[in-house]
Amino acid sequence: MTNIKTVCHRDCPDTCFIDVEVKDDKIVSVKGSTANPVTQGFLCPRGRGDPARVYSKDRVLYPHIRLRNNNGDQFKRVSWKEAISFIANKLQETIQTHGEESVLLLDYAGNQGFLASHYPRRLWNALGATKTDYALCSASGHKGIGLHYGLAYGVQPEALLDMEVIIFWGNNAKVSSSHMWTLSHQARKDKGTTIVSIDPRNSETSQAADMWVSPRPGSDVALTYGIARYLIENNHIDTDFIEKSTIGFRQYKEEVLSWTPERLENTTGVSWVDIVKLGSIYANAKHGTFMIGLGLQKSFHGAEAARAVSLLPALLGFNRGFHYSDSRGREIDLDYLNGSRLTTKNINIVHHVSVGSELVSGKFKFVFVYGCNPAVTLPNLKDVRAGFSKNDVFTVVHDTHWTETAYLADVILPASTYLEKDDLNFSDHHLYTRISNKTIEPLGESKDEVSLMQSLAEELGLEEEWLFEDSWQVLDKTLGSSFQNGTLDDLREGKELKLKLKPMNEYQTSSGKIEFYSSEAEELGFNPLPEQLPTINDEGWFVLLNSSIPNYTHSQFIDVYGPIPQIVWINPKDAKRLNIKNNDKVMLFNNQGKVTINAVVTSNTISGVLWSPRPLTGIEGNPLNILTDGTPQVIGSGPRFNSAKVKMKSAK
Ligand SMILES: Nc1nc2c(c(=O)[nH]1)N[C@H]1C(S)=C(S)[C@@H](COP(=O)(O)OP(=O)(O)OC[C@H]3O[C@@H](n4cnc5c(=O)[nH]c(N)nc54)[C@H](O)[C@@H]3O)O[C@H]1N2
Ligand SMILES: Nc1nc2c(c(=O)[nH]1)N[C@H]1C(S)=C(S)[C@@H](COP(=O)(O)OP(=O)(O)OC[C@H]3O[C@@H](n4cnc5c(=O)[nH]c(N)nc54)[C@H](O)[C@@H]3O)O[C@H]1N2
Ligand code: SF4
Ligand SMILES: [Mo]
Repeated sequence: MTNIKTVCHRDCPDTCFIDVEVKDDKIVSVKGSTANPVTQGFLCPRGRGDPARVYSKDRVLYPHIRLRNNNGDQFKRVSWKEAISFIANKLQETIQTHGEESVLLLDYAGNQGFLASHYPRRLWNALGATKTDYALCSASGHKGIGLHYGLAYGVQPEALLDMEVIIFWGNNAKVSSSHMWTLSHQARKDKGTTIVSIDPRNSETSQAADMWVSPRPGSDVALTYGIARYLIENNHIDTDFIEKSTIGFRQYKEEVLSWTPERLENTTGVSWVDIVKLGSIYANAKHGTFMIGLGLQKSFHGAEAARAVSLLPALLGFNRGFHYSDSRGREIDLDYLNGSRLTTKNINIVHHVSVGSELVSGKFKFVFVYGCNPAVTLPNLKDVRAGFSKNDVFTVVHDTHWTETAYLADVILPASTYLEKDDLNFSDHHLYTRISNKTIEPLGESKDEVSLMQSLAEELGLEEEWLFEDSWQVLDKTLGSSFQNGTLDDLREGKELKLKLKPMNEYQTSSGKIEFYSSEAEELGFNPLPEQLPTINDEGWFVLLNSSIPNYTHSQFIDVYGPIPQIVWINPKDAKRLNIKNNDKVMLFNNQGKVTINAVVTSNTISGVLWSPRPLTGIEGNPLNILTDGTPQVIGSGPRFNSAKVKMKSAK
């Protein structure tokens, strides 16, 4: 038996250290490593389920091409040589006939590794292919918070242990980031920390918190103004800090005071009494933090909510007293890694959330997909699927598993999983890092992303040397000054290192201060102050929230844990009005489509708000995302998943 050290590469902020036991090139067990003080030696059900996913019956093990014939399409196994030459010919033909911008690279964080995810983009940058703005997940929050702070990094996980108050805001950490939750829970046990969850539904985190506050979806900016009102009126603010480290407080205060208790209650649905309680819990903490969720910013005006929450700590004199994601507070030369700094081509960029309508418009003739399952996870899914199904769109999918997108492709290429290749992957939350070692040989004929991109580059006859640069040399240049206590070579020798993080009291704004009144927002034509825009409040319509549950990473792990539960939560008052009982089959619908699922009547969600696990597929086979909208947010171009407007009726 050999023990091999690696790191989890899933699209998850925790990035656990994992120890893998291997015998005869087979994974025998995985367990969390205690070498990482944040991930603390335990894995979530996805980490624990990874060996089953590696050996799943749904693995893609060989290259396949689609055969179109009268009896319906079939997939034929081919050799790598055949597949690569087929793809290269098609790519050359497409570029000659339609231009390089008619090629779309559609990739995401199915494997977050630098080599599996970023380095292969070099090929597409060299070709001049169109890419997305990668704004499907966290970009709007980054932009929103960035308007006031420059970059959105903040409180470190270990600091949670010293907090007196931890406020999860649109963040279901107990499920989505279980190690952050565990540290918070430990702080409560050790020093009586108060935990609050602000979420329209009683999420797992809300249920385990000391206080659950349930604003209407999208009313969070107002709620922050309510808390600020309490803090200002009761002289809890740190005037020295505000004077020294911020600008624009006068305009901010003016806006805050326009939010009377009555206006606050009408907008948020939260009573002034509860707002005062929340404000006083926060005001009395010597150390307190907001945990700003990604769920909070995936709505119509999600960026507004994230920026509004991020300003509250500045009132009390906390430097960056929030946590969102630290990914942009590091020193990593991503533009070198992905080649966007090396190419001479002008790269066309489309909105990630609008890929459906872009595909349908006929702009793209060749799509290369890796590390994502867009036929399930993108909004406006009807268009996404129609786009992939067009006869004049040639699609290549490189994935570890037969996904819904793979079944729509012309060529399917087998990818090795993160347990079958060497790489490096940093957490969005903590600074601890070690090499991700390959634990077993790739199954079947599966290949890693770097060797695939280099085979394609070779077949295409490309001569740019930077396409063939040795992976570890590339990483050395990318990460030259990333570590506090060593180098990439040390990591490769098996050491565990810590990353550098930019200073907490440095603000990358034009004034160099925290800008309550954002000069960048003003320049870009956004409101310089966080703005409470109208919430969805239309008679007869519900807001459908959707977020993850423990066993699944987006569309992954259905092969291990079975289908994502086909359920929707509805408040008893709404259920009564619609004459819907617990377990009834119901149809959710809007002008984009319908999805049939089972109702769960529960006071765990407020009236007017539904919740479903994402990204489920309904009883009739329709996926949840046919109901969501592919229009980008104004700030940061992010998604609006949590602003899906639907009606419900009985489907008995
Ligand atoms: N309704 C709704 N939809 C949402 C969201 C929501 O809140 N609501 N959230 C959105 C968010 S936040 C995100 S991040 C996206 C995620 O969207 P996706 O990135 O599409 O999510 P996954 O389904 O995890 O797809 C990842 C794919 O990568 C593959 N993969 C895993 N490892 C490797 C590897 O090493 N190599 C290769 N080549 N492939 C690999 C997996 O098999 C899987 O098919 O979904 C978005 N979709
Ligand atoms: N198990 C599991 N964990 C995951 C993932 C996974 O697929 N599975 N995916 C990872 C990824 S890519 C991401 S992006 C993160 C996301 O993880 P989180 O940041 O926790 O975000 P979500 O789980 O999308 O939503 C969190 C909460 O926001 C609430 N919410 C929705 N709209 C609003 C609103 O307007 N106001 C307020 N106050 N709350 C609102 C929802 O009800 C939900 O309970 O999870 C990561 N962790
Ligand atoms: S998915 Fe996240 S919590 Fe689960 S094992 Fe991987 S890094 Fe850890
Ligand atoms: Mo995400």
